[in-house]
Amino acid sequence: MTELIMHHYDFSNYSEKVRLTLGFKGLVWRSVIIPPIAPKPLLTPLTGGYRRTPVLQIGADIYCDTSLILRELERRFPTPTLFPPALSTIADAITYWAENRLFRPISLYVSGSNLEHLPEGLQADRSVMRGLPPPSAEAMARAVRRNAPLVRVQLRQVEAIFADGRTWIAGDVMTAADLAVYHALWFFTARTDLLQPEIAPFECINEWMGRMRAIGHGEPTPLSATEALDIAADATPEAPRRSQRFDEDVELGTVARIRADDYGRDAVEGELIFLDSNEIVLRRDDPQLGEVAVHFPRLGYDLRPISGAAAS
Ligand SMILES: N[C@@H](CCC(=O)N[C@@H](CS)C(=O)NCC(=O)O)C(=O)O
Repeated sequence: MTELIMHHYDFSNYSEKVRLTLGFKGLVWRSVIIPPIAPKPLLTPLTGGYRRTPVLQIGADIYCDTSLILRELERRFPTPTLFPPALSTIADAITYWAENRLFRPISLYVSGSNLEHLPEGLQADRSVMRGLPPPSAEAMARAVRRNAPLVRVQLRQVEAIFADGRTWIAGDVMTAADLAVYHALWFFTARTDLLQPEIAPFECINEWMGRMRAIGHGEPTPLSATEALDIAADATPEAPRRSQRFDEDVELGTVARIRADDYGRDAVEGELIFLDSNEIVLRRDDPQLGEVAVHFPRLGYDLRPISGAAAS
């Protein structure tokens, strides 16, 4: 099988989620470091415009969003599993909470408390990504005050999960929910140890974070962004599996546009070649790379036909 190529950068917490998945499954992979802010000219030919981090590339198949990346890694490398069926509903619910409720206050608290350590232009870029004006230093300080209590309330909730003596977040075995909660808390100290004292008092959280850290990142070796583009140009996408549509879904073969429904909503256009409960795939003809298949999760993404466009 073609090698796994991850496009990421060091302080990206969603990338840490995938790095640990690669470690958990004991995988060998290639590491392409991408810029943390737009534009990303050596990533765009692969994704067709999706700018968020990380992105997984396997030949000319490009996987966007960690929720799909984890499922794809599970599909290709089923053991050890991150999706034990008995815990899947609770793990999904915890994951949704961690990534949609827990992480945002942490992000605002951490970024506002580490202003002098932020890469040049990062805050302005993140504001554009969310359709907001760039924040002043005063606005960021106010965000720290508003969000520090929201973080502390939720840290107590995480500690309380372990009150019954469980080893992992959703029960007796590790699941994708551990990665979702972990990457949010990992962000506390991704750049500096300034906020470590917030986590220090929570004994169970600290022990569990130690277990998570020990998983490691598997076996990465560096790859340049241009080599990754060459690999995509030399490959053809894998044949799509059999789709499972609902009657209301966009027809296969339609030229369509997909974008995230929350932030970083840059659109990707292409021909719809696959969809099922978990996944949507668009085929793009890229001027530089030729044919690429861009894969997205179904939930959290908005797919619409482009009226008047004809499939090639
Ligand atoms: N739902 C997405 C969220 C990814 C995300 O927000 N990633 C952050 C970095 S940790 C990002 O894209 N920031 C902007 C960027 O890297 O350009 C996922 O699970 O992959």
